[in-house]
Amino acid sequence: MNLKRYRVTNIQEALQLIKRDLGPEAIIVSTRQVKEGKGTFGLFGKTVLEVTAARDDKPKATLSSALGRNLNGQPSLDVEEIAPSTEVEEPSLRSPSPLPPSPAVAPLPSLDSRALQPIRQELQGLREVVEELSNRTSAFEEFSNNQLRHELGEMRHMLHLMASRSSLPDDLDLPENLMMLYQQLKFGGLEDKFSRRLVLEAQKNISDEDLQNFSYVKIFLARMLMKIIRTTEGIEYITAPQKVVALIGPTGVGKTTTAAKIASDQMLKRKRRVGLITVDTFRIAAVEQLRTYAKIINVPLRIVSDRQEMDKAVESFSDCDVVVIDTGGCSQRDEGQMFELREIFDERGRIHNLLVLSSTTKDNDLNEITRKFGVMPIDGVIFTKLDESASYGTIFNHAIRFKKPVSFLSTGQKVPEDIEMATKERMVDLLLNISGS
Ligand SMILES: Nc1nc2c(ncn2[C@@H]2O[C@H](COP(=O)(O)OP(=O)(O)OP(=O)(O)O)[C@@H](O)[C@H]2O)c(=O)[nH]1
Ligand SMILES: [Mg+2]
Repeated sequence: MNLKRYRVTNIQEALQLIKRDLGPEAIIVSTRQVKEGKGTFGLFGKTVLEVTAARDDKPKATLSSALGRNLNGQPSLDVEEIAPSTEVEEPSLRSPSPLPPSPAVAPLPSLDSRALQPIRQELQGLREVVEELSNRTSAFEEFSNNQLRHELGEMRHMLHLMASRSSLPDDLDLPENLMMLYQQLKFGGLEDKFSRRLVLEAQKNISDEDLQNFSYVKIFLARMLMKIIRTTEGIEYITAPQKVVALIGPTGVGKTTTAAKIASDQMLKRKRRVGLITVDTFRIAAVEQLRTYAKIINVPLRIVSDRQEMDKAVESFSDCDVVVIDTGGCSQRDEGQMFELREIFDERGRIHNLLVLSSTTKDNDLNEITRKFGVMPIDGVIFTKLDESASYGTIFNHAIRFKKPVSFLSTGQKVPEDIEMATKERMVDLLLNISGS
């Protein structure tokens, strides 16, 4: 087996090299995208295609060579003479040709070991042929799969192209790759204004040659986005000996669930002492929800109703490394509720306010919510329900518009596992699907 590996920019280039080096009979064993160079997502390197190809140097086994013995073990009958078509062809998806009719066989004289010998040889011959055929079939299947995968990739590329051409904006004159990425950004929910700014900036800064390389352009855009957005590393950005965070936000976005996830993560993974506080005193069910979580995680819980009580509760947790405060959901349009919340959380200082928003909320609503809650200091944003969202552009629109750093991403209902510290790489991946390309 002669095996060769190539790093190329496209499959056509690989096919030419394989044909040149290994001949037309070579097969593609595998293809994959690899990053040349180092860095997160290979951001500082280039993505190339790695193609492994092989040519089988063993002489071809043929049915004729395997069956070229008669039942007496004599290498007499030339099978080609009987049925030339039985020679093993290059495997195909057709069913194998039927075996040639067996030569007339005399009845076996007796079952002594001498009489069994030719049958054993016959069986061995057949076994070799079957093995050879199945090897060739799996190699062929693999080849076909790779071919199919490649063709599917090409078709997807064409479809993208056709889709982008059918809705090309008249006023944007972009090279093909940038146009496709512009469409992808817009399809992902990134506001048109931001998408345009990004691709035009990229066009100015990428050479004509690099613009031909789709992966390069995509990574370039990813790096630009990573420069724009900010993250807080969860609550690790708080350097005070005691980290006190309050989760504020509209109703039903996942504040209580997220409070429990953060408390649990801090306690179990980071081995910190944690205290929980809730200022959601109006709704018994809401208090019970957090009480249940507190019991499961095994952390103390204090229930408070105003600023004074909250200050006292925080004080009572002076031996805790982390204090997580849950608040009742508050409609941004309810002036009374907003006033009460502001009374407690309007001071920048010891308590860090994290605004909890659902990634499924419409852009315009997120704007209104953020503006209204913005009367209090907002130290970070938590986006929840990523698992229920199909496009993540809204997260970027928010991050670009309000310049608020993102702290956590919540990806499901399960406590404590469905939460992750927001990182720029993960966020950019959500929008541009870099890890999946
Ligand atoms: N799919 C999904 N559901 C979530 C996520 N986070 C929370 N939820 C669910 O959303 C619902 C509301 O969650 P809560 O934590 O009670 O929300 P809240 O903001 O405290 O609600 P209020 O206190 O009523 O304002 C629950 O069913 C949660 O299980 C998430 O990331 N993904
Ligand atoms: Mg709640």
